[in-house]
Amino acid sequence: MSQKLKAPKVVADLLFQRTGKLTRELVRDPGGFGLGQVPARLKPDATTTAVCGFCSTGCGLEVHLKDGQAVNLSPARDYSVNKGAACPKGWEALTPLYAKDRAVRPLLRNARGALEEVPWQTALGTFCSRFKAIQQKHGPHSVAFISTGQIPSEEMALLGALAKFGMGMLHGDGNTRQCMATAVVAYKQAFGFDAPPFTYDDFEQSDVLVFVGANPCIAHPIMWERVCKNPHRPEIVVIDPRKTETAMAATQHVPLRPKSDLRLLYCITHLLIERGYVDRAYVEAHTTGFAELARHVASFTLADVAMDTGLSAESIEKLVETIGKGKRVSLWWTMGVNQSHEGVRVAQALINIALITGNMGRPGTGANSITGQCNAMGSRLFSNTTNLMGGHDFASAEDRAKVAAALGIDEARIPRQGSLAYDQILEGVLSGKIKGLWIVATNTAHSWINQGDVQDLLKRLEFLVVQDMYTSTETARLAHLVLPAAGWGEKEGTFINSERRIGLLKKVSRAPGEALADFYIFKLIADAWGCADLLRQFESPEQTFQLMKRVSRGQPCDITGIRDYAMLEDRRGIQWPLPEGKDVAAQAERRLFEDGKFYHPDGRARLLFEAPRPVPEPTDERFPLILLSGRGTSSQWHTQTRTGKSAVLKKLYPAEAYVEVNPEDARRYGLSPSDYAIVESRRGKLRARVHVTHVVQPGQVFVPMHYPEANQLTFAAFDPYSRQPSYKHCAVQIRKSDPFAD
Ligand SMILES: Nc1nc2c(c(=O)[nH]1)N[C@H]1C(S)=C(S)[C@@H](COP(=O)(O)OP(=O)(O)OC[C@H]3O[C@@H](n4cnc5c(=O)[nH]c(N)nc54)[C@H](O)[C@@H]3O)O[C@H]1N2
Ligand SMILES: Nc1nc2c(c(=O)[nH]1)N[C@H]1C(S)=C(S)[C@@H](COP(=O)(O)OP(=O)(O)OC[C@H]3O[C@@H](n4cnc5c(=O)[nH]c(N)nc54)[C@H](O)[C@@H]3O)O[C@H]1N2
Ligand code: SF4
Ligand SMILES: [Mo]
Repeated sequence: MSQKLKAPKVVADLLFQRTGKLTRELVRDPGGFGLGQVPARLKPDATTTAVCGFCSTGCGLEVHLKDGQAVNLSPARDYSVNKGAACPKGWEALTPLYAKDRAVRPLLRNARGALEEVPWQTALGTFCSRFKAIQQKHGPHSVAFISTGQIPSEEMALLGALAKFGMGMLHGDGNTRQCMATAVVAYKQAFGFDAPPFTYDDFEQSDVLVFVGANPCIAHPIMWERVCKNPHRPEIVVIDPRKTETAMAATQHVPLRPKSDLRLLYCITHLLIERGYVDRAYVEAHTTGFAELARHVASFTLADVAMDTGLSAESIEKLVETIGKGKRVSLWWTMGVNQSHEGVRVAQALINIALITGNMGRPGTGANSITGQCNAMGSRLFSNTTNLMGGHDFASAEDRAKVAAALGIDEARIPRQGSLAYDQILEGVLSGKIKGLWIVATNTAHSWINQGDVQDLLKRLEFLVVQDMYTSTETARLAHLVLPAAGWGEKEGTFINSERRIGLLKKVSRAPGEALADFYIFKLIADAWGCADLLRQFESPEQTFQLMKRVSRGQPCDITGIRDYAMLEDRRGIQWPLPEGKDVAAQAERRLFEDGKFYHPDGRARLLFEAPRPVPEPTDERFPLILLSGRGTSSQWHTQTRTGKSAVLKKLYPAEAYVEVNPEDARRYGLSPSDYAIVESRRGKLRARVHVTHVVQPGQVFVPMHYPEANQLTFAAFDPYSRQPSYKHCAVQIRKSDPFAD
């Protein structure tokens, strides 16, 4: 306890030595820095609203403070997103902050190979000297970063600017690649900008909702609550190989063969055209490529596609009639689409259906990608990884000049090309081009596809820095240097949710020991590296928000009309866009494309398509089953570094890895409920409890991604356009575990 109380002073002294100005502010206003007892903006015994830091629903949580420290929380009733509801993770959001394995001081690997506590000063010095030495020897691009969709946009913007403009890195990507890259590319190509068009009100306004590869009952439970509030007795269709909780609650479940979506959607498009369900006026006025699309889909006949998808012709026809006759049809997709070897074209097939039936820009319509992490959308717009900050293009001289002017930096500092994608950065490690890696707020060694390779790769690095809340993550354990980060609730900033709503998070708890908000870790690194002056405008999170506004000016994501954090607070979050001068007081919920104008120069949306491709790893005699993976329960979050710390949440999910097996397969392979089974692919194997269930079809098994074993099996295939990994398809075999041999 005494050490805990002393620690902020130690860090304050360090900051004082390094950055005079920063420190004076720190001493005056400890709240903003992930340090200190009383959050500066808040009254010590108040209730304040902060946006949840788990999923992209972006629920408002009312945090109750005593003496400036959060003691409890409850869902906000006046927040339009969740209207008084929260899922178990939201209710338990404060608990992971108190875990025993929090990183409280920097850790450096010593000569004996063990991680050892070091002062911040040593950590910063080592960070710079090691990365600079690598850059000097192997070139500036031999150091790269991998970041996240789970830190505030302000922190992403600062990291992107520091790494690319300050430290001379060319390559930096994020875990958003694992998650949203497909939707980004699909929207960009179709609409001219990465712009999910919907607002959550659409869940309540549709008369037909089609969910494709999405399980919102588990993954976005509060969005699902909005569906439950729909008063129009909607038809709810779930297209998913598994009979998920969402499929069980739906009115139609379409259990297609995994990765046969593209064929199914082309057949549906074909039949919609053939049966006269096309909104010709909308197609004429607002799209290009209809004739070509119609020609392309003509060969996807009902009989063929019923065979290819394993569905009955009647169920496909029923779906066509449901979509065709619907007045307000919305199509929603998540990872069953994005994580595929041809995800971009599948997403675009959904966009095509919405466009040709005129289901766009009206209440209850849209081709709507649901995001995953709390700030996946922020990383798409502001992380400076794939795009130049603000949805700009690194390759465009005009864009570079604009961003440089907005940030007050020399244009020459901005690279002229985008980054390698996540998988290409890891390839770079393998080929020896990348020697230094800085991983921020993502757990690569658990979540990346085909884990065996990843762990081997990370061990090859000359210097691996991991910046995380915890020391025990699979990735932190491989690091040469661990930088201790404050987490959600211990810092300020903004997140952007699935419906483009920018919400505020608050510092409501004191970070332990010497852990610092990522924002201030980046500031200290900038200073130690010698580029603090370049980034002087990124003074605080709120100042950085002002820079983000400036960068966004004139873009589809223009947010110049949001005055400041106080306005975000008053309006309970604001959706982008909000250009200066436009008042949206009357519209709490806004959707895009109401005027039918898209972001391509001709104002039209493009109908895009391509021939389906075979799955990268088909099943065969030795590996006869398809392995699916995804979210297991609403109480588990990804690699479990946070949700694994809550006794309440732990009661709500199975402690051991489990595998869902259809009764037919259970019989075939001699498996009984609760047996242990070995699931094996060409790359690895895992031991899991058998859960015999009709949720999965014969020939398929499902493993939740939350257990570290899952990605030992997956096959590293990618969509060629988005480079998103295809986590949800590989060939495996299953057998009963032999207690002596396994
Ligand atoms: N509780 C909880 N909630 C979360 C998360 C979490 O870890 N835990 N993570 C968040 C994040 S980052 C994300 S990205 C989202 C993910 O949210 P979802 O995408 O809804 O969740 P998943 O379970 O990964 O995948 C959804 C479904 O895709 C199906 N699927 C697999 N292959 C195919 C296929 O070929 N075609 C079709 N049509 N479907 C297929 C699976 O059977 C699965 O039911 O959840 C977010 N919310
Ligand atoms: N097999 C399989 N694999 C998958 C998927 C799948 O469906 N199947 N889904 C993929 C998807 S969609 C996603 S999004 C990824 C998620 O994969 P990851 O991003 O690797 O998963 P998380 O557990 O969320 O990791 C976040 C890390 O950041 C840390 N952290 C949390 N908050 C902060 C903070 O404020 N600052 C810092 N510095 N650190 C923080 C956490 O402790 C944790 O270590 O997994 C992917 N992997
Ligand atoms: S639904 Fe998502 S945002 Fe809402 S409380 Fe649960 S985890 Fe948080
Ligand atoms: Mo995700």
